Amino acid sequence: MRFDDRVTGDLKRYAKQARVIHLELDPAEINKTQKNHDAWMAQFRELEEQEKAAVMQHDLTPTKEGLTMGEVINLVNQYKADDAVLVTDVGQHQMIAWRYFNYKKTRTQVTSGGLGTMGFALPAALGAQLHDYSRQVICVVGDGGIQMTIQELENFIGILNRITIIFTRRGININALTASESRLEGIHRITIEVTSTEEAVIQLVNQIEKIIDVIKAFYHEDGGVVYQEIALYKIPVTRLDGGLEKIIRQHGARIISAEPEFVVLELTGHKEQTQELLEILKEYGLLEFARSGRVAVAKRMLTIDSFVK
Ligand SMILES: Cc1ncc(C[n+]2csc(CCOP(=O)(O)OP(=O)(O)O)c2C)c(N)n1
Repeated sequence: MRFDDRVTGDLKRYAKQARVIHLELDPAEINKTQKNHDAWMAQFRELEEQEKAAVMQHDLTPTKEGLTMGEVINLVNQYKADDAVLVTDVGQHQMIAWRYFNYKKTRTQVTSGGLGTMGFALPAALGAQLHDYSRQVICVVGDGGIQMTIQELENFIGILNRITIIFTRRGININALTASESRLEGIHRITIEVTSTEEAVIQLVNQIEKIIDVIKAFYHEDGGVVYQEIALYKIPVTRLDGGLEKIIRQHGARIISAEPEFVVLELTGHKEQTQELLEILKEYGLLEFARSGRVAVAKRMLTIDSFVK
């Protein structure tokens, strides 16, 4: 509470029986109406020394085996950036983290405050990171609180699930799907190949864009993208003869691994090319075959940057 004279009124009559602890952010307010903080401060300093000896000493330099919570936060202090943001959940770790975290800057703490809801920290930390990718965000949670929202860590898989549901509901088959990082940190790209009508694909794109984590969904026909697929073929080494070598050369494939019992060939190209080689290699005792989805970049000059602030 602020001890403004508008609050206290006549000081001679204000809370005469009370002993007051005045915590204040504004130095100008100290000693303005409530006096005699010096005695309090002296007592606090004495108690602080007692706390250091009785509590902090044991937390930070324990004699027992194993890490204490205080030691963990102390280690964090050694590596953290000065403007790192500390997000805590609710519980014992919260008290310890606040006690030992080496705050160097203001606006570096996120807490659920009086609401005290376990499960707060992880989504709050993700939110803090989304707000500013350049800042280090440190999330401290107890083993109880982490159980409540740990599924947030599956965010990326979550997206794939939600996308798959959109396709399943419409009965549209996904021919191939590739996911990778994009040029922008923290943003992933997913390329999905489907065979369907233009109208259905436009509807799919609109639905996918409604997923909260999706920044933008683009739709391209074959001619609108430059793409490649990679195919791997495993052949028994006993079948490697002059004829097969000629086929490998003709198709522009290459041997990427030679083991005592088999060789692995690799061919990158469009599906027709990798498929053609597949049909030929079936005659050579093909042991295994795997083909990736499309790795594609759009021909249009419009990029994701214009959709990211
Ligand atoms: C949703 C919710 N349920 C219950 C509580 C009551 N509560 C406060 S702290 C706590 C224990 C937290 O344990 P843990 O997450 O392991 O952290 P620790 O105290 O061990 O650091 C409980 C049950 C709460 N604050 N919020």
